[in-house]
Amino acid sequence: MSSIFERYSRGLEKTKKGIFSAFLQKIKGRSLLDEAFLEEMEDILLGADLGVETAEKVIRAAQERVREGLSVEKAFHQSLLGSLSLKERELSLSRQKPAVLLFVGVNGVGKTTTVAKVASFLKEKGHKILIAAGDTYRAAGSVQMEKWAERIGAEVIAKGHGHDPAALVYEALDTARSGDYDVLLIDTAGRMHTKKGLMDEIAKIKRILIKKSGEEPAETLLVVDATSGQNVLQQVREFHEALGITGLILTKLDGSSKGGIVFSVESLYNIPVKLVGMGEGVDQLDRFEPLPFVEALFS
Ligand SMILES: Nc1nc2c(ncn2[C@@H]2O[C@H](COP(=O)(O)OP(=O)(O)OP(=O)(O)O)[C@@H](O)[C@H]2O)c(=O)[nH]1
Ligand SMILES: [Mg+2]
Repeated sequence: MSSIFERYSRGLEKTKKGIFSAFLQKIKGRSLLDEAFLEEMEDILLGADLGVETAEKVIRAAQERVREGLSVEKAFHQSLLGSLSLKERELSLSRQKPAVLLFVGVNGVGKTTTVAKVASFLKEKGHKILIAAGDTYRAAGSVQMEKWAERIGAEVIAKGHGHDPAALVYEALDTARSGDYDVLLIDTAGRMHTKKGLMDEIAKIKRILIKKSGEEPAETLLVVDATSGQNVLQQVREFHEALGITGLILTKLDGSSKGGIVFSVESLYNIPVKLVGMGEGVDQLDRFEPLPFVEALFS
């Protein structure tokens, strides 16, 4: 089993080869920050998908640390790390059974794959899990979830294409309760954050869950695709407003040169990145840990 640092290093290869390598080359061995250099740094950090606010914050913090006597490289290392504030990143499972994990996001970001990954991980930890194949919108949606469930040996509630997803979720919650399941993972159809009808539908599903179980889902997880860069910020905003997101899952880091999005995505609504996907395999999901992540970027 490789260490999390090694897995991040591999997962971040594209990000490191991209604009981040220019950044590292520029700051290595440097001890002074002048205006022209700072502007150059800001351009590079923007190109690495940090976003204006975060890039400025990181640069200001780095400046401060250089003034205190740190090398430019160490200063940026610390300021990037510092931009990822201390947050609870552990998936929270409620005390009440079942703990409900609701997965949402735009089309094709990796929701179904991630549900399978998380289910497999929790199952290995000894939890009794049930999956609700809530994507009844696409004809192949629930079939894909069923196939995953079979591969990982998990139980799944699936209905055909066109079935009301709210009714399916309702039924799944009943089954999870009567069958004494520890965790209910709910896959949902991909939806554009700009389509009001679809956003209303997912908000309704969450309301039904709350009404029926008497509590908020243990987690409402927004799955976002790291290759989308700054578009992700819009998705976070809209989904958070409609649903109240408790954690972010950043997928496809392995295929993305925009790993820098991690630094800006959290700051928007102060929502923690909890998990990162770095491959299509069922075990290619990791917790997000700031220190090894930043170290892998600098390695
Ligand atoms: N490289 C890589 N590919 C991933 C990762 N996560 C998911 N994928 C791939 O992304 C594609 C879409 O994944 P799905 O899980 O079907 O995405 P989805 O969000 O459920 O899609 P819709 O239900 O259509 O909205 C698949 O080919 C997955 O194998 C990841 O972390 N890395
Ligand atoms: Mg899906």
